[in-house]
Amino acid sequence: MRPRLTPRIRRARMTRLKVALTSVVVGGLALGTVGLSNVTATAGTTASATTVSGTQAAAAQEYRRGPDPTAQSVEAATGPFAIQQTSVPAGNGFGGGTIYYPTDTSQGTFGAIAISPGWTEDQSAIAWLGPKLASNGFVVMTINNNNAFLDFPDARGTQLLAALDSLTGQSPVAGRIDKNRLAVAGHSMGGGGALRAAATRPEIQAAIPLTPWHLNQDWSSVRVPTLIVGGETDIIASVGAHSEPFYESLTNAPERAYLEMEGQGHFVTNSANPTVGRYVLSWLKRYVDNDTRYEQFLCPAPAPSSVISEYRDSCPGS
Ligand code: 9J3
Repeated sequence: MRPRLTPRIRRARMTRLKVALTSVVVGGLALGTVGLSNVTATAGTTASATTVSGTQAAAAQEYRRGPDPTAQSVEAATGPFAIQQTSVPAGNGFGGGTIYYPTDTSQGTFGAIAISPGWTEDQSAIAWLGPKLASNGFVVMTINNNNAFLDFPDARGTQLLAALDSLTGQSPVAGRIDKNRLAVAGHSMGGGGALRAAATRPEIQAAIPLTPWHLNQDWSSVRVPTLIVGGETDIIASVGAHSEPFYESLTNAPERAYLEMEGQGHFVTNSANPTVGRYVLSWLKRYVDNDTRYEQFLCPAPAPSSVISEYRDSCPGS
C-alpha cells in the first residue's frame, strides 16, 4: 500500500482537464499560448502541448524524434537513427568515456544522458545503453569514474554532472544537444550517483538508477522524474534495502516508477535486456523529450509476469 501522493493527484487532475480540452492539430507550426488547447503535431515534427496545472498554465513542448514507436521497436537493441561514437579522454572531472550520437542534424537538437558504472566497473558495464539510446535520438555518454574502487555514489553523482557539463560545453557534439533536456543514469553505486545528481540539480529532466546502491535511503529531495530498476534476487544492492526504500522516498518527484526484474540479480542491467530497454527508453522519451507517444509503454503499469516481478508507479489512476 503506497501513500497517496500530491504529484499523482495533481497529475490525475491535469489529465482529466486535458481530456476535456479541445485538440488542435498543427503540423510543424510553432505556436505561442493557445488558450487551454492541446496542440499536437504529426510524427517527426515538433509539437507544443499547453496544459494546466492548478491555476497556472505551463507549456510542455514535445520534441518528437523518430517514427512512431511500437512494442517491438522500444525493446529492440537499436532504433532508427544511424549513430557514430567518439572517445573522451579522462579529465574535466570524470574518467573519460564514450559519446554515442545520432548523425542526423536535420531534426534539431537532441536530449543528452550521462551514464555511470558501479563499483569496480568501467563503462563497459553500461555500454549497451549507448547504441540503444543514441539510435533512438539521444546523445549518450557512458563514463568511466575517476576511481572505480574509491569513488562512492556521491562522487559518481558529481562525475555525472561533470559529464553533462562536458557534453554541453566543450565536447565535439555540444552543438547537437539541447542543454535544457538532460538526464542521468547509472549502475549500482553509479545509480546512487544518479540519485545524488538529480537531487543536486533539479533541472535534470530524468534520472534512471539501475540496481542502485546508496547508504542514504531518503530521496525526498529529488524533484526529477525517476525510474528505478531493481533485480528481485539482487544480494549486492538488495531491493529491500536499496531500490524499494529509494522509490518510496521519492515523494516529491513529479513522476516515479519502480521496475523489478523477476528472478534477476545485481547485473541484470549490465547487458542488453529488452524489458529494461523498453522502460529506460520510454522514460527518457517521455520526460526528456516530453514525447507522449511513449506514454503507452509506461502506463498503465504492467502486470506481474515471468519477466517483471513487481512494478510501482505514479501513472494517473493507478
Ligand atoms: O556499485 C556496486 O556494485 C555496489 C557494490 C557494493 O556493494 O558496494 C559496497 C561497498
